Amino acid sequence: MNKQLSIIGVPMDLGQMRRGVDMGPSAIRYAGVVERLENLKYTIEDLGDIDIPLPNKKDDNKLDNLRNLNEITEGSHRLAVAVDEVVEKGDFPLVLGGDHSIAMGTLAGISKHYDNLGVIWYDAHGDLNTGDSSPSGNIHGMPLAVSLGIGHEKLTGILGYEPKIKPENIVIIGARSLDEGERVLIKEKGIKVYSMHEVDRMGMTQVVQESITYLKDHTDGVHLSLDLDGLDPDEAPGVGTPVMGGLSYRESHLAMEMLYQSEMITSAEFVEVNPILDEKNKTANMAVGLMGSLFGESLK
Ligand code: EXY
Ligand code: MN
Ligand code: MN
Ligand code: MN
Repeated sequence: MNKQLSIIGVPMDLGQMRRGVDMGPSAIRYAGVVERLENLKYTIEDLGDIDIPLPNKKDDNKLDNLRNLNEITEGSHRLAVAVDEVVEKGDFPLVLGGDHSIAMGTLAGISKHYDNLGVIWYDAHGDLNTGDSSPSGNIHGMPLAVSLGIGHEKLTGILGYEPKIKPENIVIIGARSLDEGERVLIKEKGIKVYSMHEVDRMGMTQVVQESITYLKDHTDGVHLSLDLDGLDPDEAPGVGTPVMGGLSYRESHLAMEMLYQSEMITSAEFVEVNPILDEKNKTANMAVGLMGSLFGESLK
């Protein structure tokens, strides 16, 4: 694992409608992310937070069923530029959200440095909607589609190139809430999905082992995009779109340990932590616990 980490906070809440997820980066810092990773002998530069525009109060803010399109485009662009610089200087980018729409900017900044960037999308949702298929108009339900080059051109064109990722380089883990349009896209593009059904049947060990084997074959770097709503809301209540029947902390901890041991993760983001909906910062603490496992904490 790259021992030089750069942390970027993204106080983004424009991709959905619950207040408070913009405080996610503060909550994760408060939960001790820097100290936890410094203990593992990483050198950490905390670059602070990206400046996110205010929501557009005018009635054109739901253009084409894309709420806050222009403001999110601008915020994503700023994030992409910052992430690009981190990768350019050779650091590992660790991005703290913020709602999941930030993944569009993160991936834009990272993927230009790779020929075949892999992505592990750890989430209850597919985030594969477009303005046409979205039931909500919330852009946090769209970043994976956008990164595939599917969606509004303002979003797919962040940093002036597209697509950011190829369908065969994606693995989704933990899915249990997919809209009809998302299911069609998954089939059409042949995206690998380990839904909760597969996790239940195969166990997390086999799911992660297969994901590693699958991605190792044909990628030159792997980004982990971990949405805290992938976990069960009983254990991680501080998220805006909870779905029951999720991954446990134990399963997630195991997944992170296996990913550490695979030595394939080259960037990561932890998103959707909403301290206003949380219980005593439980979800931010969980995010930091999972980062500990991802970056190599062990008992020996
Ligand atoms: N699929 C639903 C929608 O598009 O509105 C819910 C999306 C929630 C997305 C969260 C962040 O992962
Ligand atoms: Mn998500
Ligand atoms: Mn989600
Ligand atoms: Mn363990």
